[in-house]
This record gives sequence, structure tokens and C-alpha cells, in this order.
Amino acid sequence: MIWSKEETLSKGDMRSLQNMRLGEIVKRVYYLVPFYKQKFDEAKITPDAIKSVDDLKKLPFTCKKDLRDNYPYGMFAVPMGEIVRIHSSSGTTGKPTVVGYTEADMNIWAEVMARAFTMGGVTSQDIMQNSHGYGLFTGGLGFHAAAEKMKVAVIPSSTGFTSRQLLLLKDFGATALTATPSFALHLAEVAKNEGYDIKKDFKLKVGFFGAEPTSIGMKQEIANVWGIDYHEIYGMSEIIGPGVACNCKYSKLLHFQEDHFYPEIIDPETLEVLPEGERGELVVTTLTKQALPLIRYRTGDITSITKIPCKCGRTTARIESIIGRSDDMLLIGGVNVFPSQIEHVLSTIEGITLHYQIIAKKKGYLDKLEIDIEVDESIMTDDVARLENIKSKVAKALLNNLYINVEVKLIAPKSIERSEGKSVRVIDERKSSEQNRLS
Ligand code: DLL
Repeated sequence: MIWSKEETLSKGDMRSLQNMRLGEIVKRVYYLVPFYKQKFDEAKITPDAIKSVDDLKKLPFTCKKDLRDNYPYGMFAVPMGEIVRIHSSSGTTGKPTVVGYTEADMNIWAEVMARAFTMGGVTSQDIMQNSHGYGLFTGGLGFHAAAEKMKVAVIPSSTGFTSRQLLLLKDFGATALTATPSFALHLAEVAKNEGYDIKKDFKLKVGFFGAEPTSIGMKQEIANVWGIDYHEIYGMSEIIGPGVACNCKYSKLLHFQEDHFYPEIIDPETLEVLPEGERGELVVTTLTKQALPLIRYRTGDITSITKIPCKCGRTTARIESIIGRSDDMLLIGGVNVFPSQIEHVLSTIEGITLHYQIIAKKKGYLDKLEIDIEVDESIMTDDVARLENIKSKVAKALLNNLYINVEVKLIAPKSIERSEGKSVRVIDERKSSEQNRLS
């Protein structure tokens, strides 16, 4: 089933809709948001110069810093009386990013999430346990609203309280689960430890996961351990929250809701728009949002886009899973590597788990990468020969696949703190030593 007719528009009809919506949004930001008026004036562009999405490249980019500089409400295009919801992302440094929604924006959000749930076969007959954090994070309430819109019985379990979550999962009989991938894996680990028979005790059929880069190996592990169809949801607070893109049953690529959000892929260095199929940074223009319309917003997420039609009948453009954020990319001895690529290699090796921590260090002038990985519970921690063998397999696989030299440390099961939301996989000690030197 397909939720809405916009998902199957012909290329020409989609383009006309996008062009019309872009014309309107460009006028709105120019006349209603002083930040954009100034930017357009500096670039000597008036809204009537933007006649189609092909003209987008004339417009300046917007980045996270612009939102921070206009903290908290300076980028809003409607008066506070029309705002019905405020979310914000914590941000590891500096001020949080604040996003607002009008009632119409809330409807768009529920609409795109309903499209995503439909891709996973969810109907009003389902019961959904929503283990995304409720609060300022857009995960919890974003999933919740769409479930209610579709008359799916939603259990707002939020994150944490793992044992209780498992009890609810069993007794309330959820057929769909939503969580961050790291929390889904943690839930499964605790379920096993608490003696649940995962395939028998739970009724789950499908899961929706997102919010953090995840390797194919980890997705497979989650799908296998829970015995579910794994659907990936992509999104970010600035654009709307979860629901910007999701994969259907036929494809690992994620259908992009391009009647609401116009995607471009740029080279993050030259800022040139890249052709279909090439990897680069995703840039999004919101076409319908009222409270916080954004023009050419640089997401920092690295992906590629294809317009090849999908077997499911949807005609929307699709993106590949985000391989990482441009600012998470590690530069180790001249080699670029994303944590999700490391995770993928780890997922191919027996005897270890996907609970790991990557530590980037400086030794003298050289970059060093250490990976602490929890061994599988089946491995005896005093079987030194076996441990040495696994260590060398991991190091060789990383060298052969990603060309990086890594110091591998195998650690006891359950020694890395589990994440209830987005997991922090990388500790870059080089950044803090650099800051120490400068301060
Ligand atoms: O993470 C929204 C969301 C909630 C998406 C739940 C999916 C599920 P933010 O907290 O603003 O919003 O973080 C946005 O998270 O720029 C990506 O770097 C990352 N991200 C989101 N979805 C995925 C995904 C939510 N499927 C940032 N794969 C984005 C990889 C993702 N990274």
C-alpha cells in the first residue's frame, strides 16, 4: 500500500509541484525572515529570479551556525501565536538548535511519517511500541503523532527502563517497534539475559530505526535477533524531524519525501551540486514548512541520490543510507574513514560484538586509532590464543578494507556503557589535546 498520491507523481508533475512550492517559500522567507532578506540582498537575488528548482543554485546555503546565530526564534517565519510546538537538539557544543512548528507543519510531519509506516506495512491493526525518547528530541513525539493519525495503538514507552520495556513489549503485544538502532540492540541483549525467548515471547513483525549512522551488518543483526523487517527512517529536527526519508519493502534506498523537502547533493569542499549517483553532502530546501522554512540547508550528512524508479511503484527520488556526517569523518594518517564503515567491517568478524568504542589519538605527530571491542559472551576471556587470533583478524580486516592501521583491544562483555538514544562511538582525543594546547 502507498499512503499518498504525491508519492507516485510523474516526474513532470512532481517538478511542477516543487517549482510552485519553491516560488512560494522563497517569497515567504524573503519577506518574513530578516536573515534571508539580508542574504538574498547580499547575493543580489530577488524572489522572482527563482522560477524553478534549477534556479536553487543561485541561492546561498543555510547552515547550523545561522540557526545558532539567530537563537532562539530569529529564523521563524510566523509570529509566536501560530507556533504550536518547539523542539531543540542538544548539540554537543554551544547553544541548542531551536525548531518550531505551526499546526500545518505538524500535519506535514505526521503525513510523511505515515508514509514511512505504510512502507513498513503498518496499519491500524498494529500496536507500536515507541522507544524513542519523548521530549525535546524529535524522535518520540514525531513517531507518536503519525501512529495516532493512522489509528495505530501507540505505546509511548520512551527510552530507558529496559526491563520494563521488555515486559510491556511482551504483555502489550506490540507488533511494531521503533528505537535508535543502538537501543534496539541493547533491548535484545537484555531480553536474552533476562531469559526471554525473543522469537516466541514477542509478536514483533517490523521495526523503524534511525537517528544515527548504522552499518548494514548492525541492521542485519537487529533484524535477525528480533525476527523483524528492518526499516530505516532518516530525518533531522531542522528539516522536520524523523520522516524525511524511509525505505520501502523492495529497496534499501530511502524514498525521499521530495514534494515537501527538495534534496541536492553537493561537494562539501567546492560546494558544487553533484550529479545523480555521486556521494556528497545532502542539502535540503523545505518546500512547505511554515514556521521554520529553510533554504539550501547543509545537513552535514553524506549520501547519494538516485531517481531510478523503485519496484514498489513510488516515483520519489531515493537516497542511500547516510554513511556518516561530514564532521564525524575521521582522518587517520591521511585516510578518510567513517565510523559506520568500521562498524561494517566489525560486523563481518566472528567472536566480537557490535559494542565498541573508537578512540582517535595523537602519538607524537602521528594519528593513532584504537578500537575497544567487547568480545562475544561465548569467548572465554582467558583463552589467550583465541583472543590473539580475533585481534589479528580485526586488525587485518580493517587494514585490507579501509587501509587503516588500528590498535585493537578486546574487552569483556558489557564493559561499554549502553546507549538509550544516539550512541557516541568515537572519542577523538586529538580534539581535546588540540584545545588544551590552544588554551
Ligand atoms: O535524529 C530525527 C530522527 C529521529 C530520525 C528518529 C530518525 C529517527 P536530530 O536529533 O536533529 O534528528 O539529528 C539529525 O541524525 O543529521 C543525521 O546525522 C542523523 N540521522 C538521522 N537519521 C539517520 C539515519 C533526528 N537514518 C541527525 N541514518 C542527522 C544515519 C541519521 N543518520
